Amino acid sequence: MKPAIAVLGAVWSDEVLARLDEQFNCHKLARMPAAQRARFMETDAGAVRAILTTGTVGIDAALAAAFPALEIVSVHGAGLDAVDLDGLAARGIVVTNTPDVLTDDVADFAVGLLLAAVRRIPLLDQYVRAGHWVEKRPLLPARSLTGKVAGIYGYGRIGQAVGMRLRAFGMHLRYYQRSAGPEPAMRAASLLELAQQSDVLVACTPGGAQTRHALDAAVLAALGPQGTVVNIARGSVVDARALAELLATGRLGAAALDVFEEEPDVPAALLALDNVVLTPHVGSFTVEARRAMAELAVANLSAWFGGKPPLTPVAHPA
Ligand code: 8YV
Repeated sequence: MKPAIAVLGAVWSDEVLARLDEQFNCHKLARMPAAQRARFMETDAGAVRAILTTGTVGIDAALAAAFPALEIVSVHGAGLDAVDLDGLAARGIVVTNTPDVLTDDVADFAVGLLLAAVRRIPLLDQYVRAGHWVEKRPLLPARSLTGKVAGIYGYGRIGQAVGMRLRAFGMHLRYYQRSAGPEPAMRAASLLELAQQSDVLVACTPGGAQTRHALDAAVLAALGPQGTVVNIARGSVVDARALAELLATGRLGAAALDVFEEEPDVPAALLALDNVVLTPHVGSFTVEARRAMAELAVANLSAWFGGKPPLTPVAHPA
């Protein structure tokens, strides 16, 4: 008999779902109408041995509790802040994610956002389309990146990939994370110190309670009126209210945000500003990365049910 699995989230292509159907008794929760889903949770959830979910949908304690036979949770994505890691670990449930395969594309996107923000690329595009080529051109206070300091908050795989790219731009690198990292001489003593030393700050840190609103008013203000902040991490990392206030009053130069606290909602105060670039959580959205993420997420389940160790298990911090 095929193992029963539940698939959460809307990122799965028909092709991937068809492949899952071949191997598993596959329940696609996101594609079920609410009544059918409720019925499924009542009558069939008990048989589910694996969950395939996304980094943003995750699986919280309440949902996990509805699956008593759960053995493995395979996450499509690198970030695990929406996954109840402690609760799953306590039940001996294996968690896997999809690191590495998205690193370069997310890092590229972070650099793209930085350039878009400091060179005002979206605004310039709008000017050209609106026929304002001549009269608006002198108004744009673009700044150079060469020779400036880039501060990276979270110097893991993605942070280091961003750093490598910014070094090639002639920027000087600094970073901050709580744990010791590579190149210790580059590590600031605190996030505030990092912001004080940096012209641009790129957030690449994991989300979750430990980093919630780490980019608060003091840290953001320390970047100064010419400073730029980029967030490709999680919306929760930035205090969006403080950010909007600083951007609106010129105490922070510019921002570029791919992630938000209440996705897909974007705070109105940010929408009203033209010194912020906004994108809809698409750092890993390339054909190549998304295909590799889906394949790895499925391969982790195939390995598990084939009696092999999962390919990319998450080490529980405890
Ligand atoms: C995904 C992400 O878009 O990897 C992550 O942590 O945020 C993104 O790559 C998201 O997790 C959907 O699966």
